[in-house]
Amino acid sequence: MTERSLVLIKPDGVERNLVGAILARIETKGYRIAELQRLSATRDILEQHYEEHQGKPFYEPLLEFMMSGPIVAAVIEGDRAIEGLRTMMGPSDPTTAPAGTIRGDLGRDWGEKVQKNLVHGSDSPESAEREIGIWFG
Ligand code: IDP
Ligand code: MG
Repeated sequence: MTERSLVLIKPDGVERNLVGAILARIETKGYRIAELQRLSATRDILEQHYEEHQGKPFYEPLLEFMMSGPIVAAVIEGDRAIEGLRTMMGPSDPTTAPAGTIRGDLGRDWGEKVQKNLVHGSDSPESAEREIGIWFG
């Protein structure tokens, strides 16, 4: 069955005018953009989205960062899209994310409490359905 993933281009990606570059990588890979929306995230949406990180030291800085500017939210479809998108994005830390990944090629550390790493991608089919419900209703 074709998978769906919730992809977010975080405020740093929008601020740095990287929306087109990031979506182009996803489309060039062969995945399909099923839904696309530019929005400002509310605290309520972010508390639901980042439920698993509540209480961690980077939780508040993460929410502040995600509310610092507009976000682009997308539903991306394709066979094994969840795994494929996570591979394309690379690991969370943009300093050590391998070259060739979105975070490795386009991201860096900015000396802040939260890692500004341009993108979010769902980490499992269960997370994807939960997150698509949060962002697209
Ligand atoms: P992921 O986005 O690669 O799935 P998660 O562990 O789910 O990473 O963390 C969510 C987001 O929180 C990360 O993308 C990053 O922006 C931030 N983050 C995660 N771990 C840290 C950390 O140790 N320090 C600072 N920020 C972090
Ligand atoms: Mg995660």
